[in-house]
Amino acid sequence: MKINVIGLGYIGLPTALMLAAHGVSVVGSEKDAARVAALQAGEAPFHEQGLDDVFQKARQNGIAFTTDVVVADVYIISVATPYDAVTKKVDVTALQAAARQVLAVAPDEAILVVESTIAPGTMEASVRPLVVAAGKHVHLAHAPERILPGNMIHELEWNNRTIGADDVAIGERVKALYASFCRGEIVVTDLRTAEMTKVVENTFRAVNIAFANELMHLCHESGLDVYDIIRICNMHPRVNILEPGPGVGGHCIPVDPWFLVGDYPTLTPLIRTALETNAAMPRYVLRRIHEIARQEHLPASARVGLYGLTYKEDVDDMRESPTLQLLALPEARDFVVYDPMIHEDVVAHQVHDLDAFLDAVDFVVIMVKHAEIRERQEKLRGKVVLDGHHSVALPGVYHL
Ligand code: SAJ
Repeated sequence: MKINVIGLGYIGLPTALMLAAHGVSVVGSEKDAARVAALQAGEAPFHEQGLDDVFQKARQNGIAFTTDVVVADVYIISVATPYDAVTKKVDVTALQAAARQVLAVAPDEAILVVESTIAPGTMEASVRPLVVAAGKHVHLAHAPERILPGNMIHELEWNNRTIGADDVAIGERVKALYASFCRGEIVVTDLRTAEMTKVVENTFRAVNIAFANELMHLCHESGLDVYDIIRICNMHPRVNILEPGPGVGGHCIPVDPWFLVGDYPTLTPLIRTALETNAAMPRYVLRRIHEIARQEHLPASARVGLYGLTYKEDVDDMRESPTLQLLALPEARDFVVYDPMIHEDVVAHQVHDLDAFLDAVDFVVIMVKHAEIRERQEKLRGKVVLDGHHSVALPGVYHL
């Protein structure tokens, strides 16, 4: 049995490598020729714990990389499915382009699995018509990914999964494929249920984070310590509040819930408010920076430094990062920026060394709680610090 994984990004690549490392015959396809050349040379485009080992095993087992879609028994599409900023609906352009490529070469009875996150109903509305138009007898399945960046390889192996499919027999075949590397429980269901569960999972997290952010605002107003409040509440056996923070980034939590809002605008006031609460955080951070600068009587010439550019700690992924959202505000134009995970220059006033960063600034805003700053927090002594994540334990540090 031959598998063709299409889209070798954060999800497609680890999935292709895991399958190959576990003895499945895999071809990885990616339209970016430079990425394909790097993969052929054994270079991973991003860092993840355990990825190098799996890459090596996959290479030993003969994984191939190409820019073409090839003849295979099962296709796994894992391309980006962003939301349209205006309509808030899922943008299926890349997904449909990949599906068309598959359908041009797929043999009858092949299975087309979509891993990309999609709005409920997308398989029927946007993929099925392509199969019908191609006149092929290709089966459809949806196997939404659930892995957490920063812990991907472990979670690929241990997370439970959901497989939605045209019928149970197809679902079971896809399940057997994923069971080659996944030791979690794999639930087989229908396409729409699988689509919905994935979006609901990320929406639950977005709403919970928004709740934490709202609590933060009201604790700040009333002079209470939100972290202490959440810590104590979470000791209740049925309460689990997430953490407030300077914004919600990544390609999933601030994106996927919009699919529900886009398709059901009148039925999702809570979700919309949660997304807006989270999206307002970078601007709130800016307000706190101004407030604290006044309180500390910092001169207008004082330099503000943002610690962290990635969307969360200890990953090198900057998609939808709260720091980038903050830097997009004109008042943040002159801020100095440093991130130990980002080695190339991506924004203005970026430095590449913690000491140089601390020398250059008077006021440090911790936007990302990378292990580096938690381990080296003593270096922050003497600076004005706004800790966006309750990540350091130094006296006099400000919080959100
Ligand atoms: N964040 C907070 N407070 C928290 C937790 C996170 O402000 O308590 C922020 C982070 O700093 C970050 C953003 O939220 O900016 C998202 O980070 P995350 O760790 O919550 O989530 P992702 O995007 O890395 O991964 C999520 C996961 N989904 C769930 O946990 C339900 C992962 O399992 C999914 O596979 C992934 O989305 C995805 O690809 O859909």
